[in-house]
Amino acid sequence: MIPAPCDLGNSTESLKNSIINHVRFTLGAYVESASQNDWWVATCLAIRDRVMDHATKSRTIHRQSGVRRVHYLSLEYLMGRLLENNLRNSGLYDVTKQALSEMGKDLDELLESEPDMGLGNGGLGRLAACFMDSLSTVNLPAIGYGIHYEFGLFRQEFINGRQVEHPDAWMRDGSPWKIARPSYRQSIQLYGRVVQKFDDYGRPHYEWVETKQLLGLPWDIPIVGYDSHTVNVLRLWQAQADEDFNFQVFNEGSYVEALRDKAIAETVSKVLYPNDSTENGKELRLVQQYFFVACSLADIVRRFKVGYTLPWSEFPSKAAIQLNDTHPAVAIPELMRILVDLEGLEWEEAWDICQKTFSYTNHTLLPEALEMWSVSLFERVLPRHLQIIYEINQRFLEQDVEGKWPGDNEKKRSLSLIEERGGRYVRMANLSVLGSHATNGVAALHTRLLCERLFADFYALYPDRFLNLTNGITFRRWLDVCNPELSALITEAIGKDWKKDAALLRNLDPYADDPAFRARYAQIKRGHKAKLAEVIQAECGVTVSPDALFDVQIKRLHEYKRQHLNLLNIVTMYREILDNPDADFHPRVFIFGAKAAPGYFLAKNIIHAINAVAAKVNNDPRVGDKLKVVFLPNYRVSLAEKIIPAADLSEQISTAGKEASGTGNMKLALNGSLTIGTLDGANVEIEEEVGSENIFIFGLTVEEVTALKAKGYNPWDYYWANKKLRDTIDWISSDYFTGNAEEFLPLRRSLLDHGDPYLCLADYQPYVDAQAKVDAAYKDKDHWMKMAILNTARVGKFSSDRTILEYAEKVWHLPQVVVND
Ligand code: GPU
Repeated sequence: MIPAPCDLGNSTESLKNSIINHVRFTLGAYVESASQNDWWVATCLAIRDRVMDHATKSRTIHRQSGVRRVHYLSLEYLMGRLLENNLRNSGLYDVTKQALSEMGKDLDELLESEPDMGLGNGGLGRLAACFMDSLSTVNLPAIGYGIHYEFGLFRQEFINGRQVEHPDAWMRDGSPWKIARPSYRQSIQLYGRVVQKFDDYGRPHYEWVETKQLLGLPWDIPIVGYDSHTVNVLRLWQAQADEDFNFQVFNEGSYVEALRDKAIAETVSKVLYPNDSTENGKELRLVQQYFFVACSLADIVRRFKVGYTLPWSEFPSKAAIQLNDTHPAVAIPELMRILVDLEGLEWEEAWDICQKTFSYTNHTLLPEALEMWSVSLFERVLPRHLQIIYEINQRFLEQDVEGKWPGDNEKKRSLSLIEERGGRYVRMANLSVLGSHATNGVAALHTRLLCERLFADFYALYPDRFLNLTNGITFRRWLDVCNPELSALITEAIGKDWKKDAALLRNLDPYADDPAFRARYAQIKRGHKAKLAEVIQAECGVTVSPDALFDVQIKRLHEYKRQHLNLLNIVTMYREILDNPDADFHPRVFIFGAKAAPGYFLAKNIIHAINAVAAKVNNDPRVGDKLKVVFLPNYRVSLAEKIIPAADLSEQISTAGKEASGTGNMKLALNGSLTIGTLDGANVEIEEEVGSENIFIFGLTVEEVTALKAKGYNPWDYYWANKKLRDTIDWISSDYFTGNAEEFLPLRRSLLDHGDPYLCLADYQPYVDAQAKVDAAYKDKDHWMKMAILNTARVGKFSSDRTILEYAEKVWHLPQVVVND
């Protein structure tokens, strides 16, 4: 007889028992001598035990109710740490803290010991992580698919101010959050060639033969929503060699050679490519993309077949598949291959199913980020998929394009899935728009530019396919977890329902005028600044005052994000302090966090320049406390959680038209940091929400950027016209900062000789002026706090719950399915 499952219980006593049992029976340690890591693992497992039942239950309910599920395909998930998030979301935080404390353990110390799960580069990967949180919270049936990278984004160190990369072995000791699912292992093919065969009726079909096999082992990570019993999973694929991979070689006695091939197979999920918003073109990257897409589609198809005996035409009513940028776009020809080659469907029916199933999110307009695979590489790795792409393309050009613009070869060239100029390439963005029923941008401005520029011809052809879905962030991690003090203050004022319905934050609006509330809000901010000052002391050896204005720019290092514009202003301020020691500056600490792609030379030069300026400024007795510059090494999710609650000013200064949305801007505003920014990405919508009197907007607009470039932008004009700017640039490229005048020549050249592609010089003076306004505003502390509170109160729109519900309604047509306890 199978006994009824026991209830683990959520009392302090039952938590204590669970943790101790894991220390003893799972880890084989004595409670008296267990290590810190043992306690952390045991605590995670005790929580995981309580979560898994809900995961199984959610899966069962989703299957039994036969509802449509969304499958989120993303090459990146920037999850950060999981324990605190899972504790807060599941409501087990207090009881676990108490249980540990009764056993002489400090929960905060355990939380600090968790390595970040850094399986992403930046905004795109973190967005996927926020979406997973929201999907569970709002009770949507969902599965996230990705790659189980052995090494996440590199660990960054500075040596003499220069970035040095180290491998990130986040799961060297395993991870208590992931569970292997060997029974759902998949086998996929690569390389090989295609042969045409004929059936008994003389009809042709295609077989993909002489391929290499690769196995995918799925690892599941439960995703705990806030105050909901829906626990979805994130399923990450690990590449393995086929067991009898090289049986032949084994028999010939070449044991070592056979194992080398096994090692090669395993490289597929070894490491995350560290490029953000640039494509890479490497064969291994294409193999990674296909590997995880093929495993995921096989998994989705398996579920469709076991769950139902439905015709294929019903597939889209059970499965929605979201493509997180074009990285998983090979899913489109893969589903066609499954339907046509393996399942024997007619092309037209298969294509209809594809378009109904897929939807695509575009995350950038930058030309260098638009994925294009060389036809010859694609053909070698995925020969059948290339044929399918050709077939899709031919039908599209001959029917849709010819139908709309008869005889217009220019239109055909621009819309084709194949770029023919300067070599032949597969255009993954065009494939994604064509193979799906919806294409969305991630902020209103971005979507408008997609329709007007990047996809103008597609938009003319299929206007109904395009829509905007402005990004969001999870307010649990980005307020409740990282700023529990502010979260508690808000709850005290307006009740706790804002955690599930962020629009309710507006009820905070009147508190901006309440002196007592302002004082407490200010006190919380000051507390976080004091804590961050300790982190800065420990990491950078620089003493900063919590009374200074904390001016923060945290994001990937990229020219378009213009960390170097920030640097120009810093150096200008430095000069001003030296020229005018009595100038009335409010003391400021400039705080940077950013990783540069290891191959991005100029980005690394900018990091070095910031560090070199920091070293001078921080040690210049003439400057004293007025100005400090710190670059915190190894920026990552867990560090962001410490910086964001402590920020006063949020730098969102990209060249207008370049930042698709930005999401750090939302996190900082939510935590009461005022934005200094351009009218780019979601900044535009942040201004709409918080009001133009509570944000510092400056610089060229998209239209002005376009006009300036059309007229012929010459940075030298600005250089010669503005002495302050000239002095600043000349100073940076002198020997003053490092003793070597050549050191920052690459930066100088990019700003002057290479045409300043991101218009730093054009926006320099407006930026310096806006910074002066910030300085003046900060001097009225009380009014500043009012503006900060209004930022917190008015950014409810940017909850990822809102974003996800919009996807569910407008793109996926998903029902919310409540899972009871
Ligand atoms: N983004 Br494409 C990335 O982080 N990586 C990428 O490879 C591409 C886009 C970002 C955008 O730059 C940012 O503006 C946006 O907020 C974020 O994706 C999420 O949509």
